[in-house]
Amino acid sequence: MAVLEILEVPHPGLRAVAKPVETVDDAVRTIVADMFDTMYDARGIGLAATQVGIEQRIVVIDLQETVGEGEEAKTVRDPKVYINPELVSVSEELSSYNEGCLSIPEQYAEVERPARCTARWLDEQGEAHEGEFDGLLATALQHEIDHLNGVLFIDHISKLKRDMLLKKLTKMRKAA
Ligand code: GNR
Ligand code: NI
Repeated sequence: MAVLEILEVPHPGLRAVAKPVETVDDAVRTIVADMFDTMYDARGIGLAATQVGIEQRIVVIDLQETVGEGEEAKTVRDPKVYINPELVSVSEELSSYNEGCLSIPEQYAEVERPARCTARWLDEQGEAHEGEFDGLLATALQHEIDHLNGVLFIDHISKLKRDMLLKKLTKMRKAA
């Protein structure tokens, strides 16, 4: 169990373009395990290696479904690993989601992205997969692939909204 430090804006490491993983070996699997520990600890639904200062194309996602209601409600983990993820195609149709990011704490903004996408990736055994994504998983995967390219969700909103959000973040940090 290793909870890693999450880089926050304006750390320059968040702008790095990550390198493809050449071999999916035990060292990569250790990074994946540490990324899950870090993501669950921070209560995020996804994490890119870039966010923990590792410049390799590794993403973990867990949308954690809630099963049952009220007293019986339970969150069920659904961990997913994407190594060297690539978008093969994206839908013309867009969808908007109120996005947040562990590297931009407690700030949210509506971001428009393709509603559906097809992606290719390697799993923890190094096996290749291709699949179609929609809903929150499509949004999260695109958000994480952006991180691997040094892109943040605030790059997709207007300068006015971005400046407001970053100002709020500065204020929040000063208050803390
Ligand atoms: O925890 C997260 N929630 C989220 C909500 C909407 C769209 C994307 C995300 S990903 C984010 C965790 C994170 O920063 N991943 O890079
Ligand atoms: Ni993020």
